[in-house]
Amino acid sequence: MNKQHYPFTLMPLPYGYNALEPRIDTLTMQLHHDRHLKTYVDNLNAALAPYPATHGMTLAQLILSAPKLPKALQTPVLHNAGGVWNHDFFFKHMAPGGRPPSDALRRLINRDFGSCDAFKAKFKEAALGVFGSGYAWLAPAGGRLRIVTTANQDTPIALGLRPIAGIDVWEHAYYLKHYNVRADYIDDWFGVAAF
Ligand code: MN3
Repeated sequence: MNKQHYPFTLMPLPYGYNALEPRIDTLTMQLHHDRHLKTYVDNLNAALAPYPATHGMTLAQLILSAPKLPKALQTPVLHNAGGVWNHDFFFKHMAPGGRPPSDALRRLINRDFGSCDAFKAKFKEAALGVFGSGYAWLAPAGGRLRIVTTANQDTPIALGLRPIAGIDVWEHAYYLKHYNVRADYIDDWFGVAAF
């Protein structure tokens, strides 16, 4: 999805910082994008700088070939390329007012979860169940839609998945507005999720 390579640049938000109000507050969006995501971009560039052989690689190529990279580079790449990939996806898959699933996707959701409400309940349960920091994703796998969670900045693409939707449940995504109440943040996210 992202053809960029070193030096990576901060993806501009596809909407204004205040565009997801009142679901996601402006200050959270500013800090999340301008500080948290930017830190992953900067740390990724710093890690790759001494390794010119990596400078033509996209985020996905870096993540998928991490086990073959020089040992000292493997963890920084998984953390930071993962952080950039996950956040790019997360920010792109939100929109003011949200974007509901297409008719085709809605049929699959109904087939695999019973109803949209049942899907939401299962997705919320999975997102709440992420211990510590991570993400919950909706992705096709094995001929059906599945809800998958990843820890920290592990990516769905490293699991061979191409997600349709995904929520960041790190505390920085919601703590300013919701404190420790992740459940309320997830409810707000459903109102801006872009499928
Ligand atoms: Mn985040």
